[in-house]
Amino acid sequence: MTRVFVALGANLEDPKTQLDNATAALSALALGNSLKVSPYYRSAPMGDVVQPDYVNAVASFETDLAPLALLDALQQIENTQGRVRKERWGPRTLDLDLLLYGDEIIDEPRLKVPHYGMKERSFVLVPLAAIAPDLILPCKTPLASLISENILAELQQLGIDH
Ligand code: PH2
Ligand code: MG
Ligand code: MG
Repeated sequence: MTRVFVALGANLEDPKTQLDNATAALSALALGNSLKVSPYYRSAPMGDVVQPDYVNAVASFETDLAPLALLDALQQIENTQGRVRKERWGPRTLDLDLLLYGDEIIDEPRLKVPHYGMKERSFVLVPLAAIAPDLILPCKTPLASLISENILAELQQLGIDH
């Protein structure tokens, strides 16, 4: 049995409802009543594509599924909710990204865990902290340090040269 963390994101076709439906589908994957879901956060789109704001959240649950079987199950939920794969980082009805699979580091063609972008994305780190404030990543970095580093980096970008 392994505790896993999944990032949820949506910015098309009533994103809040997409997250509600995804959460219901994840609860069917979760062992017992192990599912935790963070509050939902609105966030500006990251990347260069012009697209609507996102609603983001993080869910966590215990599972007996192996990593690739879990990935299949997550993609199945994305497909059920009308995910169409077009441009990279383009708008989507539902994105489910496997962030963490216990303490494991996975490096396979289909699956890299921890998720490659999670350490720099406030829309992942903040909801993650809402359900797991004391989390330490497999690389031994505490989640709280990543959040302070991100806040500092974001504040520095607000600076104006003079
Ligand atoms: N996901 C992306 C691209 N950009 N921006 C926000 N705010 N939230 C996301 O979940 C997101 C994004 C590709 O997965
Ligand atoms: Mg994805
Ligand atoms: Mg994503």
